[in-house]
Amino acid sequence: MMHFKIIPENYVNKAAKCAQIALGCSRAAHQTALRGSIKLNPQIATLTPKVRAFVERSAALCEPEHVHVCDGSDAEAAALLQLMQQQGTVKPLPKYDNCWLTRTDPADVARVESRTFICSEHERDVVPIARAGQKSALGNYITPADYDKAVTDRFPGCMRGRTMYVIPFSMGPVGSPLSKIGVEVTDSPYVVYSMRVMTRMGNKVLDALRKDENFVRCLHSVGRTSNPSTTGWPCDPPRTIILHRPTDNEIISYGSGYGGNSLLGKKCFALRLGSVMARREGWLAEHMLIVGITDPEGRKRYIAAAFPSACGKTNLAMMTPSLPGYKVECVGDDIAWMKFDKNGVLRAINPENGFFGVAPGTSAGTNPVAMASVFRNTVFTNVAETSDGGVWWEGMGAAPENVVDWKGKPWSATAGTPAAHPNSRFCTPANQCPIIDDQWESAEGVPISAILFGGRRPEGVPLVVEARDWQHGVFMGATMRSEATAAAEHSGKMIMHDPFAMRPFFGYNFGDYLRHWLSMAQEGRTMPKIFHVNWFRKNEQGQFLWPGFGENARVLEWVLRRCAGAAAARDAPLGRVPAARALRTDGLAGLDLERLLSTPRDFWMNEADCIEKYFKEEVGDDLPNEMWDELNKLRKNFEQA
Ligand code: OXD
Ligand code: MN
Repeated sequence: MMHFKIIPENYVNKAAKCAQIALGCSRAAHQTALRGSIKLNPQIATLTPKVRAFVERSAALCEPEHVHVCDGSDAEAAALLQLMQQQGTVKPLPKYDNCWLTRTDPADVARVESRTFICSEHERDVVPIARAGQKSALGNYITPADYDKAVTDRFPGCMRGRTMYVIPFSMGPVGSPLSKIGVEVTDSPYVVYSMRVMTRMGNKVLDALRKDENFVRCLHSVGRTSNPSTTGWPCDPPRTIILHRPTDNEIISYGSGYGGNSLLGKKCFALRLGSVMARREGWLAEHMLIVGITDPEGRKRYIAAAFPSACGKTNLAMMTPSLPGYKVECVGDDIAWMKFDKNGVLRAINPENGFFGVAPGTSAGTNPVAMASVFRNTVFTNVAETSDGGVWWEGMGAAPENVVDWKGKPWSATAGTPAAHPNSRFCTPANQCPIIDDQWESAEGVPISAILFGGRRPEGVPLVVEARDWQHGVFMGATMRSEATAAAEHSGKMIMHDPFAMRPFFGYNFGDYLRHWLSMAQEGRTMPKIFHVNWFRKNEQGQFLWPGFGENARVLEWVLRRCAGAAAARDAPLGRVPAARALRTDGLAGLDLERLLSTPRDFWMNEADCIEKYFKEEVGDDLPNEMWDELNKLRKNFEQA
């Protein structure tokens, strides 16, 4: 086994531990805090001064036993796996090649939106004025004083007896002008291993930092609980907190080892801080997949699509199109960073390096490409285990004999509880995807022709509708709603507002976010067309009206022909829908297309009332007038229809 290089335990001045909480404090201040105490380790000495200062301050605060700077090597990954096996955090899945199973504490299974906060001097920077001093559905504000207190209450000494890992990582291909760098310190080997899959990390990033010292500081600890978990998964659910301070490029997360709570490059950096950076620098950081679609004539175009968590983004990103001659290639399944280039073309990169996909529902039928991707070099979290050393989850196919559920207990189909947790995940390198796009790591990004918004809407919302213009498209994004899913702590099947699929991920005031989107439409730019799609409409018997999955290619085909000015559309009160026979439905028996494209008046008048209430209650005076104009148009169109 490779030995981690360590910094000796006594290199920090323990007496100084509580003195410096703000990780962004001045170099002079932290030197005072550490005076006379640092035994320089050669590894630390190679860090750039800013990274080194951050590492030293974090160590002074958290008091780890060792500090290890990750190089990203295979040997390091192997050592982490060995350590996690010893600690009981992962076990091998001998049925596959280098695959591992993790079971988390049952109290640490999803993102915790209610404990996720954004800090700024002024509340209105973070949440719209309508919710000042109250709970907002569009983000949680925390004052600088409460932020500091949350850190002081939790972090001092929280890594005692553990190793603090330093993960230098890049969101986006190292060196791309669209990429950004972060440094996460964490006491979780699971986080290190997962960050190695989900981001580009290690020495190449340290090299890049030598050219440009700017990075996002990410501090993570699984925390210490007074009630030690029996599952071997350290966490501190009652005190979990996820903090962001965009003005300082800082993320601090305590108490959870799970997904978006702990892999800080993903939601915290790429979306929450990313959206703030994007506004400042004139680009877009969005909760969107990116796919390339090649038609039978060989024309290739890219689409970006925003759907709320667990609404099939990974399935669409890896779709096997049912239409002959079409090819879909995947650039990313969750996040898009997009910027107009000097020629006015919107270019997108996937800032991630892997897929952290929801496992249940993934099968050879629904997503054969994912199934071909995930059985190598993958960490599975909270799925069920089979007796032959494999995995199983609901929706994968018939349940095998002798299944052990996600809590490690024998399970049978009559158990009445799911074998895999509904938010169980695979964490897989993106380059293993057999249809990964050859441009997926392009430094300049891929050109985006169309943007889709969508959600799970069992009623009233048509299969596809095209926005009349950019402003109308922004309204479509702003008024997205969807059934709640298991990706966060919500329960039940309620229809929630989830504008731009970003509700849990806005880094700043949603009203300003809308203004930023509106400001994208500029002279000399080729604006992508915007569409709203809904694969999830049901009939009275609760059956889906649209087959979905590979058949969604038919909708994409119409979308792309619209972009090329080639497909027919008719005006409907909501926007433009496919004209008769414009959507290819050949070979789809029993399809009620009329119903799928219908926009029932009563439903939409009620929807307009819900939107108005939401805008008033959640956004108030921060809502751009353009959105009220669009709501008025929507009502007028239905009144006149
Ligand atoms: C995710 C999510 O994990 O959106 O991607 O919850
Ligand atoms: Mn997501």
